[in-house]
This record gives sequence, structure tokens and C-alpha cells, in this order.
Amino acid sequence: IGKDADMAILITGASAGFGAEMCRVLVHAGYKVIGAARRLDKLHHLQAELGAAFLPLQMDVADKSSVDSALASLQGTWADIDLLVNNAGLALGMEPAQEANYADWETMIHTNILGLTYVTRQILPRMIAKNAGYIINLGSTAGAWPYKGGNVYGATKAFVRQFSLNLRTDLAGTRIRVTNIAPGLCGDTEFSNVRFRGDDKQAAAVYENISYLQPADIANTVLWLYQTPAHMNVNNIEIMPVSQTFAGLSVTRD
Ligand code: 8X3
Repeated sequence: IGKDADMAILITGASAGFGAEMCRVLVHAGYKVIGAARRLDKLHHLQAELGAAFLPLQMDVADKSSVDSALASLQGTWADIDLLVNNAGLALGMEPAQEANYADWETMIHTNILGLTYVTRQILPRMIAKNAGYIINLGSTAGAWPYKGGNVYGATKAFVRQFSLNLRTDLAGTRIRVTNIAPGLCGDTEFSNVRFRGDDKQAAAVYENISYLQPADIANTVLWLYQTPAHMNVNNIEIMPVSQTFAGLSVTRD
């Protein structure tokens, strides 16, 4: 049983991928987990799998009133959030900036930036009031390493990284911890299927003949971070599969 078993963990984007795997790993480790997402049916499947230690919470992070009312509905120890994992986020498209669909940019900014701040701003005062808590934000290698077609997606993840560092700065003198996790290429999630708008062939091509990170790698990282000693703060953790490196600065020949 985890050290804070009477308190709850809130994970956004819990219906699939990293988020769903985090719910599994953290419930199996003995914690009470609230899984938040838009797709309630997926959360109910997780509830059937995980039992009473899992609470489904229908919430659209990109909709401030949905965030406010969903979080206000939490009762008793479920309202005592000791760990918030801001996992919800998405990439849409890989076209060069001048060809990208502007509505896609707005959706990414809305979910990855505004959505993350809606949830954080709601939960922070509760953590401040008890001078305890941990916020883990899901950034990306794309927030530090540019790549073609990464334009606004990578920029939203750069926001997540810098917001995490700035949060920790504002929280100096408190016991509240903040970490930015920046995963690189990770498969077996809906990430690329969403990015390529349901084109499963194009999505599968991203992972062809590559050994990539698994959702469990990231979920186990969250568990490890949460269980690190209370005096220790991991500011930023960047994780890539061995098949990926940051080499690759491009040159254009005349
Ligand atoms: C996901 C990693 O490289 O597809 O954030 O942008 S990448």
C-alpha cells in the first residue's frame, strides 16, 4: 500500500495510452486513483478492471466549466488530491507551419496549454492549504528538440516544461513538488492515430521496425517519481527509446 493511501491521485487523459496505464500501475501499487477523461465508457471499462480504488470522472480539460464542475463534484478523501498528473494532450498534423490547419493549432493550444492550466489552477490551492502534494506534467522531447512538422505541438510542450519550472519556483518554501516528464517516441497509444486523424497506416509507419517506449515505461516513471523521498524534486526528466537520439541537425544544400 502506498504511503498516502487515504489520499487520491488525479490523472487526466485517463481513457487511453499513458493515462490508462498510469491508472493501472498506481492502483496496483495501492493508491486511490481518479481517472479523468471525456470518454466515460472507456473509464467505466477501467473501473471494471481496477475496482473500488478507481473513480471515473468525466471531464473535458479544454472546457473550463467542465473542469470546474468535475473537480467540485469530488467528495471526501477523493477530493484530497495528493498527486495530479496532467497527462491529457494531443498532437494534430505534421504539415509544415504554412500548410497546417489553423483549427488544429487552436485545439492543441486549448488542450495542451489552457487545459493543463485550468486543472492546475483548481488543484493548487488545495495543495497549498495542506502544504503537500505533487504535480507531474507530461511534456515531450518535442518541447526541447525541434523537428519538421512539430511546430505548434512542440511549442505547447515547451510551455509545459517552462510552466513546470516556473510553478516550482513559485512553490519555493512549500513541500509541493513539480516534475516535467518529457517522453520521446512511444508506441502502443492513440497518439499517432489522433495526430494523423485516424489514418492507422500512417500511424503504424511511425513505429515500423523501431523499438519504442511503452506506456508502462512512462507509468512506472510516474510511480517512481511519486515514491521518491519527500525532500527530493526531479525538475525535468527526459526519456527516449534507445533507438532514438537527439542527433540530427539538418542542413540544406544549395
Ligand atoms: C511525443 C514525442 O517525437 O512524437 O510527444 O513528438 S514525438
